[in-house]
Amino acid sequence: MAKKQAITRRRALLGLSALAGMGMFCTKAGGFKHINNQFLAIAFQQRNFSVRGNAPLRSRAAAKGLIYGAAASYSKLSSDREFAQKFAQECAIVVPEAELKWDALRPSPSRFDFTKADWIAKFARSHRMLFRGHVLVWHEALPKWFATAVNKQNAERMLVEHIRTVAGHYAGKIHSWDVVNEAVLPEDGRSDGLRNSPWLQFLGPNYIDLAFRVAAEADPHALLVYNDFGLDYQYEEPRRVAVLKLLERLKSGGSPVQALGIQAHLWGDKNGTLNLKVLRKFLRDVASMNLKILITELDVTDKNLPLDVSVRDRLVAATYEDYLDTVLQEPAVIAVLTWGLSDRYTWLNWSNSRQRLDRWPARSLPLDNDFKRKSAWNAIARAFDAAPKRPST
Ligand code: 9MR
Repeated sequence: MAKKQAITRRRALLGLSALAGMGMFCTKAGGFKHINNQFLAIAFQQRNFSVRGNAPLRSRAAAKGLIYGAAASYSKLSSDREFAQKFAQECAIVVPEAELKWDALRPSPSRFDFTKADWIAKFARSHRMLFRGHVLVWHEALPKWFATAVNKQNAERMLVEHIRTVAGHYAGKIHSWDVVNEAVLPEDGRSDGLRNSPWLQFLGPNYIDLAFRVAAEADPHALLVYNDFGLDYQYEEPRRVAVLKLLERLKSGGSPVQALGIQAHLWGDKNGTLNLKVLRKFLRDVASMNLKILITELDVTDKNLPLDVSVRDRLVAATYEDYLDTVLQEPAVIAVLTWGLSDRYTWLNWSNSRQRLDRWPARSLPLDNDFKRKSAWNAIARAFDAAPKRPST
């Protein structure tokens, strides 16, 4: 809060306005050169991000047959009453940001600790929210003991036991599971585009199919999702191609994958490289495999945007609106989750690669540091209001 007031004071002192902020774009060409001018013109001249009424995001989404929610952590939801109250007001679904990862659930190879994740599941129930699972199989967030305890000989048993125990624990109570996360990395040089993860090294590429089959057995009701990042910008074509290839392989082999999760960690300065036609086509291709699509971790990194709050907020908001306007045209998109709800608790403030170089806090999420709605909130609300209604299922 102090930092935000300081930003406001500083702006007043320097007499910065939104237009002065635009000047910064021109003079500091090196830093912001990839923000395209046409986009800037639209962001500044035409948009006021006004919305009708005060209805929360969850009901605006619901009016279109969509689900809106966010990621949150036990520590914040359980200790910050105001945050918890705003969260329940805006969100119809919650996904634990960390509490269902291996390192959080498994203090030792033989023990599972569901205390924190169960608390969030109960919070969801008591506020009539859906509960979403992230994540059963990932190469990150593995416990320290993993490196010495898991090997080629026991990896299959460990993977199957983990999925049976965790998906079994929440069976019937979970909206959707990220069964496998981030399995694609074309840079690793494999012809199938798969990441050379520990799971792949131990079990070969079929670990993905195995994970989906075990998850389907453990919880026949949850929607089973393959989740990945880097699917949004034009230059990410190799990642889109590899994900499509993976999904096609899974589907043709009878794997029970049911949806694609698109993380959508966007950048406020990259709208120029967002080719909306290409994105739209990708979504169509996914949907044509009879898969649903969830936007699972949406946020907008403001690392390379000017410090000026009103400029930054408009660019972040415009990024949300452009992206959602496009993806919500695709009827297979059933849910949108932001990766956090308030700037106060965004991972972007701790991320080595996405933190602002000037160390000012990020303004990347729908609510600001004091849980007030800001332009990003308006942009999401406007996109939901404008979205075509989903056919009822
Ligand atoms: O936001 C999460 C951060 O708090 C954790 O430290 C990190 C490692 O567990 O994971 C972050 O969430 C990631 C998500 O699980 C998968 N997609 C990328 C997210 C941001 O890094």
